[in-house]
Amino acid sequence: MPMPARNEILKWLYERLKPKRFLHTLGVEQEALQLARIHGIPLKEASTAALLHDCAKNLSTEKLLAICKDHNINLHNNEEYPQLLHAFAAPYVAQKQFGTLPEDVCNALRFHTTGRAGMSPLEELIYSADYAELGRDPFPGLEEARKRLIADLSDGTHFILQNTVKYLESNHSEVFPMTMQALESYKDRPLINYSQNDRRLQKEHIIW
Ligand code: DGI
Ligand code: FE
Ligand code: FE
Repeated sequence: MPMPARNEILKWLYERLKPKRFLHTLGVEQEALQLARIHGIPLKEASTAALLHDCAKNLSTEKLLAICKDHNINLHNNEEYPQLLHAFAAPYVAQKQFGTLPEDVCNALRFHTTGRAGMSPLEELIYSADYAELGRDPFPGLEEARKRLIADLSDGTHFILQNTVKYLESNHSEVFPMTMQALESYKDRPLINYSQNDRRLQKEHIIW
């Protein structure tokens, strides 16, 4: 399936997104490409999904709800969480501009905020790259998440989901049901118990 040229996506996003969001998007792409190279995920899918993940972020809640309704987008009973709508609407907004995109790319956009049970490698990649991109101000667990992602993408994703749920609970924020389901789906795959100087965690982040 032909996918839009990177330049075309960048031009479109540059006009749509605020400067901070545009820079965040480039950071997510860089993180996604690095991890995609390590874990053997197709680079074009990784770049396209990373660039488009927040393409609906500039739209109002009303507009996002209208898009979801018009296109019978299944909100999985998440209508009451407005922060989620930019993710669910993203595949529609992106495909309106660029034509049909692969289903896996659409799902990576759709589930980038919450994750979901049984994520594909591309979905894990975009969910995690959004969290771990180099432009983020440091916060507890971020460096460990980056290292775990390099060593094992699913383990890193599991760690991020666990950290996010812990953080939201300590803040008394409601956790999205789909995020809980995503975390539960990793329960048969306990976090890898790295010792402090485990060589698998010694790889540094490469910046280029
Ligand atoms: O679009 P971004 O800012 O790059 O990040 P995002 O799509 O991951 O998250 C969008 C917003 O949703 C962000 O402010 C964090 C918030 N959020 C993510 N998961 C949860 C959440 N808020 C609550 N209350 N519960 C969640 O589980
Ligand atoms: Fe987002
Ligand atoms: Fe984002």
